[in-house]
Amino acid sequence: MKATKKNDPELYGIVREEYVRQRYNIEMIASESTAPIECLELAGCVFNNKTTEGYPGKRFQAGSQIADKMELLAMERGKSLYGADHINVQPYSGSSANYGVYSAMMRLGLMEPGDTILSMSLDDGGHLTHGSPANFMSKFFRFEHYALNRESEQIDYEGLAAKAKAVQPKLIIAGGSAYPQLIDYERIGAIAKETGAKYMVDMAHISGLVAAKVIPSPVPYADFVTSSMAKTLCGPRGGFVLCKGEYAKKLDAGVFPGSVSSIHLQTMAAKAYTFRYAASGEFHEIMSRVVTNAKYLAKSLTEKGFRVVSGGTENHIVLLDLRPKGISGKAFQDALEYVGITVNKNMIPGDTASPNVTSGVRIGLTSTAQRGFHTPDIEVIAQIMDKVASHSDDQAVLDACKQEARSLIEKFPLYDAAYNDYFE
Ligand code: DSN
Repeated sequence: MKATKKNDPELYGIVREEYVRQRYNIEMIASESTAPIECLELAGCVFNNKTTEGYPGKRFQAGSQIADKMELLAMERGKSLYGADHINVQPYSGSSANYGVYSAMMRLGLMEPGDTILSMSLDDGGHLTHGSPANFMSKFFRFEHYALNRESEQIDYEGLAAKAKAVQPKLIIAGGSAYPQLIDYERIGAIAKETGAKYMVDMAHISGLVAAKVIPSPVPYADFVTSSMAKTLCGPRGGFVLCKGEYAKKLDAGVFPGSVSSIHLQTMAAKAYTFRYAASGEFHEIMSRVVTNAKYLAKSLTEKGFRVVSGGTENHIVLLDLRPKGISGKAFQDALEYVGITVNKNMIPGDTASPNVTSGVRIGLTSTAQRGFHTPDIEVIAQIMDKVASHSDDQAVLDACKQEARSLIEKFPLYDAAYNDYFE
């Protein structure tokens, strides 16, 4: 950051402030992670200066031969990581990857505006791009939603099959942003086949856990698998789509020129690095610990009187129903932020509270595992959360918790000290 520090000290100061915030806060937003320093370097590298559209060997701009080499490397690494027939590494984000699939479905002649897509609703843990009325895609397609079983708070597969039969979707989507359980990909794939629908899995939240093989992969069952890069995959901002070989050409056309234009080559380079790192033993150990820590937190908070939605977790997410503690999601989020633990308020299944207040919070265990937290450290967090929930109006308790959280996080640097000069 030396040039920015010298030439734009005001902006440098803001970036530095964010670095310090991340360094001394316990980051538990489920869609976040800490990108390796290599990703930060690559995402700011000279590929930023190159405008390239199209695909390797078929570019619209001259001077793209080195970009070709890099894109092919990213593709090879991504395909091998997930055992997929084909990958497209051009989407700008997970949302853009989803739009790429909708666009490819139209190029395949399999879906037209006005057709039906069946997905999990945002309130049950889905995603904005899966048909939330607030997302513009809902103006082009008719989104229908399958529900969770209200008791188990897990996908009601029989209900899903019945709904698919009733609404005859062209596309069925699995995956979401606040679903702590495993998904039976094979079963939903069978329902899609019976209905004559194509099948897309949005694995954005869990793509790191899938890459490390600590949870099952949707790749063998789905026609299309989309993801972002910066959640459990711990990479740069950006997205990708995997698909069966038979859809490769149309998927590529659906992404470019269907839904993106100039490639973010610098981010693509960071994607290539991420796919390589995600195949390493070190990454596997971290992802295993993400799940161990999440299960531990769910159990410890349950013992302390919290209600964990769906009774526990199988991935990196713990979704808490705070009603037994008599505090709203917003109030708990704000009190935790004061003490130095960052989580987000979240709707819980069947929530009757306003989306700005909510009855729950969503907690993610990725960043803490990356920084070296083991279960004894997670127990300290659980104890702080318990004290904060019970004494959110007691300034002395909050201040003591703040001190405790700070002492904990000080033991776990954000980046290896060897790279400190990067932030100077
Ligand atoms: N949906 C947002 C989240 O899960 O936090 C990010 O895509």
